[in-house]
Amino acid sequence: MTAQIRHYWRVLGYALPQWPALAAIVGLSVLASAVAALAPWPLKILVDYALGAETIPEPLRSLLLAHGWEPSRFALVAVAALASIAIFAVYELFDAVLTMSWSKAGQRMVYGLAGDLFLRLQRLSLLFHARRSVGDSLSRVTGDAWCVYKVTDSLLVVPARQIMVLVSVGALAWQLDRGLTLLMLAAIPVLAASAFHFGRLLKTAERRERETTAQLAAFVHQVLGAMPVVQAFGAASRNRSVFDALAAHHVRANRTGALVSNAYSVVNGVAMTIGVALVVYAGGRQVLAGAMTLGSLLVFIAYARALDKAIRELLTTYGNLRGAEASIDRVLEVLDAQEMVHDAPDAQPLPPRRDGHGGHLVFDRVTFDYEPGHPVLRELSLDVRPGETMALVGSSGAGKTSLASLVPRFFDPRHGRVLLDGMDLRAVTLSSLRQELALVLQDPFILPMTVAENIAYGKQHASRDEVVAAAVAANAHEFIRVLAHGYDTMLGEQGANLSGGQRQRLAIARALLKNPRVLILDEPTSALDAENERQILSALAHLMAGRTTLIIAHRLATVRFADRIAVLDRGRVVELGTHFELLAAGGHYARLYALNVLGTKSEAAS
Ligand code: DCP
Ligand code: MG
Repeated sequence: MTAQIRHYWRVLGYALPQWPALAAIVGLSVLASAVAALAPWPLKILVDYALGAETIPEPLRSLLLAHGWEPSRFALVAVAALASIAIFAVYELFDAVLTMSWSKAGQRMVYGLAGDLFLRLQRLSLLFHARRSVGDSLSRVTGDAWCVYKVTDSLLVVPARQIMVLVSVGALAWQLDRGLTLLMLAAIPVLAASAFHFGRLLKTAERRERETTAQLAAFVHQVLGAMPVVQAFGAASRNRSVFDALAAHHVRANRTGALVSNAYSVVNGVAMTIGVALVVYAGGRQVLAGAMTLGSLLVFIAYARALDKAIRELLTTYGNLRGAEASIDRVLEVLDAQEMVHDAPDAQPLPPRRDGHGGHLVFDRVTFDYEPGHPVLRELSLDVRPGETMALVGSSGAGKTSLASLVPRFFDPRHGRVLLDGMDLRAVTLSSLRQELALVLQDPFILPMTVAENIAYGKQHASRDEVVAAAVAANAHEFIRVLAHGYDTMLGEQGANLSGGQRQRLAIARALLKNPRVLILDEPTSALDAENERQILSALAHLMAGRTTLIIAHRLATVRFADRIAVLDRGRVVELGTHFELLAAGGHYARLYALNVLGTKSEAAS
């Protein structure tokens, strides 16, 4: 329970910046509930003083007489009518202002939390994302972030208002008749028990609902992101049935939730109705016995209903709060996720490079695993000299991509160190490290923005001339020039309107513009034909000049011109040398090369 309260507090932290609006909302609520407490009084004026035989109570009566006004019965009827209109108008005015300011302040706090979640998700390690679907993360940002609204509403806004109603109406009722007031409150223990019982059920039901929504979103996202496979394999109708099954889950979860909250409100309704019925019965007998005026009984019954309404609102709110806990848990899971890679408290910026040279990259007895006990890199050491192009080759699964991922610190090694220009990567700030790196991957990430914006992604304020120069050096200028709007052409999601080779050249231009100290190329040419490969290799030659480069490739034609080649096998460097040295050694590389050449020949023959 205390853990839950701590969770509420943390979420309420996002409501805090909106405190002026919240203070105004609470103030208005208090006023509105005071006005609401006056609502039944015109009825008493009508029944007791205008229609009945009661005389106006003393201080008021002499006050009116002092001003020379002896109200007639007709005047009192008119007063009753006008008073009810006035009370209604003032109440509705408060209510409208309240609703408006609350929806504005509420949305602001939701976006505050959603923005934080979004930022957090972008900083969390790739391993976190590997374990969760994009759709699930998406629904946390867009759906679960609403918990801050629900919690503030349930803990602050609704209670402020309804508790004021309870206090003001309760006090006035107590003034009118103590016995009846106690009778009316007899339902409270029953209500407390029901809230306790249903609260847990409501939370479980809400969690199922949130999870099934997230599953549905994740599935749709996954399918929409894999259109070519989906269409090529004719999976549309199969996906439809998976969708239907997931939707059925969601409907079921929703129905359970609706059932539980219905049962909750029925139990509360029955308890409250019995309370009100007791008041009607006991009060009616008092009027018959002459112990109470008819007007007072009517006011009292109106109060009983107002109390009934206030208590039910509080109970519903309690249910909503328990339901919101499911979202709170999902939000806090992201906020509390360990950033596996983060700046050390005493992290230094990477010292500036000397005379434009590439960095000196050293892997020092590095051991790394994704799952404890299954090392992917074992005590691997490799020294990449400044400006050197080092190729990594080896069979699939040997650990090439994993080794390269240690350089931008997507992951940190389990044992050993990675050093850039003599500094352990864990001792430098992430931002200064990543500033000095560029990656070109097999499947380049192209964002749905213009060509120029894509190229300038790593250097936001680059001038158009710089962008064009980078594109020229990357052999991309020619194809960009003939696009519909040149550099201002909007690219589709994942660069849908470009060919694979064009996307790759765009990625190379992006890396060139960033002018990094260290360059990482993971299979940059594997998806390309010979002509494209030639163009890309010449673009890469520009890119690699004067920089330290790690290039991973299966096509050995791509790696022949590297200064040295490291052959990886099961997480170890098994051979290291130039192309000719390794061929002469007649080992692993020589075998790979023979296979590769054979493969290329048979490709050419067919
Ligand atoms: N691995 C993993 N979890 C990940 C990525 C990889 O468990 N998120 C495992 C799968 C492999 C091993 O790590 O057994 C090495 O994977 P790499 O991606 O480093 O292998 P390569 O890049 O050498 O292979 P390929 O040539 O196929 O790209
Ligand atoms: Mg790889």
